[in-house]
Amino acid sequence: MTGGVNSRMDHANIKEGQNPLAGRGLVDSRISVRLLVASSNPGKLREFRALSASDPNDLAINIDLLSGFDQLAPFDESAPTFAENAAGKALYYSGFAQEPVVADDSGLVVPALDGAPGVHSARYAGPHASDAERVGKLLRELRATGNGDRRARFVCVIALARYGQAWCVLSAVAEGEILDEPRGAGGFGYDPIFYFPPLKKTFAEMSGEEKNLHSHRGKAFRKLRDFLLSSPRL
Ligand code: ITT
Repeated sequence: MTGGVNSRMDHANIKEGQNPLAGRGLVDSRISVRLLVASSNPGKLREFRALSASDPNDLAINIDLLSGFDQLAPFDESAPTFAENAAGKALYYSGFAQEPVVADDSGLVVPALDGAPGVHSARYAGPHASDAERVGKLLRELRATGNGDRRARFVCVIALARYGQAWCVLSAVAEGEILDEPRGAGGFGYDPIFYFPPLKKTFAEMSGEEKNLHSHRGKAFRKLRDFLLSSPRL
């Protein structure tokens, strides 16, 4: 969905010399773009902020939470795919903002559970459940299958929209395995049971930098950065 949408990039949001770091002489030649994240999940926001701060390229992405997000009627995320939910969220919330809005729909796909929790990852153990309750339910369900297949995949779809028009929808995955018990105190959500074989750690045992390097969200974010960098307006 990236083709043909670059022309919608509005130069008003991409300002040379307006990067807050520029005054410190750190990134004076960089071009900045401000993106508003529409999310109720502090873990996602924290990761987007870290990802944008560590960007080594010529583009400085400044991340802020969409102002007044908590007061808006929530978007109904009932579509069967991550892409539809991410695009729907970005389009809906872009109606409340003057600047480009980023939405992330993500979750954990477990083949032995027929893809659950999948798009229902946030509400898997009920609307008000804690991360620990979601993790507990997943471990119980997986044990109950008696299936030795522990494969799991984190999926992240990021959508960018402005004034009700979609600019891009980008996705990425991280492949791993579900452990029998949680390990680690970092990250959020299902991170303590998601083991990443190349680093021999769960996502919750990794540093923020390590998770962002290997995670579904980190990879999707770098695609977003590449999309922005390829804009003829930049
Ligand atoms: P918003 O829709 O407001 O952004 P949300 O938490 O409801 O927040 P989703 O509908 O995309 O977001 O659900 C994603 C769920 O998947 C999230 O609540 C976690 O339980 C899980 N999840 C996604 N990314 C994760 C990650 O990096 N680590 C651990 N769990 C993750």
